[in-house]
Amino acid sequence: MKFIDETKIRVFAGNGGPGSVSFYRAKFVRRGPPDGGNGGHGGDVVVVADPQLSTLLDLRYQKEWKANPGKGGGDADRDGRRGDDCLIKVPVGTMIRDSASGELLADLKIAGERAVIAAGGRGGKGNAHFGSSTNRSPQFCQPGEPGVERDLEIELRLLADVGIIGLPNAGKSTLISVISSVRPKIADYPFTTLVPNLGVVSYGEGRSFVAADIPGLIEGAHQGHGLGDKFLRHVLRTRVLVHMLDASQLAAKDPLAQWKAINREMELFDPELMDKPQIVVANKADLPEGRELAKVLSKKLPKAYRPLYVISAATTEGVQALVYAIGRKLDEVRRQQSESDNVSDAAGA
Ligand SMILES: Nc1nc2c(ncn2[C@@H]2O[C@H](COP(=O)(O)OP(=O)(O)OP(=O)(O)O)[C@@H](O)[C@H]2O)c(=O)[nH]1
Ligand SMILES: [Mg+2]
Repeated sequence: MKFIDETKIRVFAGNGGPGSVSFYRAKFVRRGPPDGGNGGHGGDVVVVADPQLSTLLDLRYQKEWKANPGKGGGDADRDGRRGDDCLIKVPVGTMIRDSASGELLADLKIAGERAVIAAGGRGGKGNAHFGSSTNRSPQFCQPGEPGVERDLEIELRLLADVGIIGLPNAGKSTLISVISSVRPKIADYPFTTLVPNLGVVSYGEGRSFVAADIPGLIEGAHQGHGLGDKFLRHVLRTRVLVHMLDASQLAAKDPLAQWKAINREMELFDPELMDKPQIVVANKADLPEGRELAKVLSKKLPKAYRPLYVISAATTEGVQALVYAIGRKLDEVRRQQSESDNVSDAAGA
């Protein structure tokens, strides 16, 4: 269930600041020794792996990243200030290559890991550096060196944060087609989807997650029936489940039956699947029987799984609210994960 997100950016490290030409001056000293300071180092362009991110969406919006130049040297041996670095946050798992040479510059595998991908230029030496017994008053200094400028190819193997599961024909592929740019096959027969489709879904300001539309599950899935347990293994690696039901097909007498059947399959495959946060969705609310049965279902659904999200993937009614609910749930899970990582770091230290 791999999907590659890729983009290109251009980075500019800061130029080094120039050195300075200056001579010590005081009362009764006409021309003292050279005291021109060195220029500051230009800022680096640095990438850092941020566990809060899961896609390269930010880099699609901003194509050019620049670090600041170093300041020039001053008199009285004052060195120029170092230019500020430019920090680019990327998801864990991002690989960065130089476009021209193809060289792998960084492969960030651990949260918090960083790498300098374009080094700032060195500051130039001031004339104080060049004073000697044979040259007591050097009239020159060095310019700063230019910072590295390069085009980069950024690549990320996406893992799905969100798995959309449910019976065949529930409308899972239709949902992913309206919330992301993937265009999977959609048809009114079961098992249209044979392998998961992954799509990047944006929500809120520059936030995004990766959702996967999982092939339909049926009774016996944990034993390999239907498309089998192949994909349940992948569902184990997602953080939030969206359990989709075709509301128009719910049994009026027992509207929970379909939902329970899928949960049972997941539990038999691995009980851990039932520990994942699960957002329950009743789709096809545009159909009159769908709307009616969704109401019945929402009353029967156990409290821990409420609210029920009633949507129509076909008309997109209720879809926006669902996307935000998924985003909020994911933020919550990520927060808990980074807190428990901190706790175990502290315990290990
Ligand atoms: N009326 C109505 N039909 C829908 C809605 N969403 C999906 N459908 C239809 O339901 C059928 C199945 O949709 P898919 O998105 O292919 O369902 P799926 O869950 O991906 O199915 P599998 O890939 O077979 O598991 C298609 O004919 C869709 O057009 C909806 O909100 N309203
Ligand atoms: Mg499908």
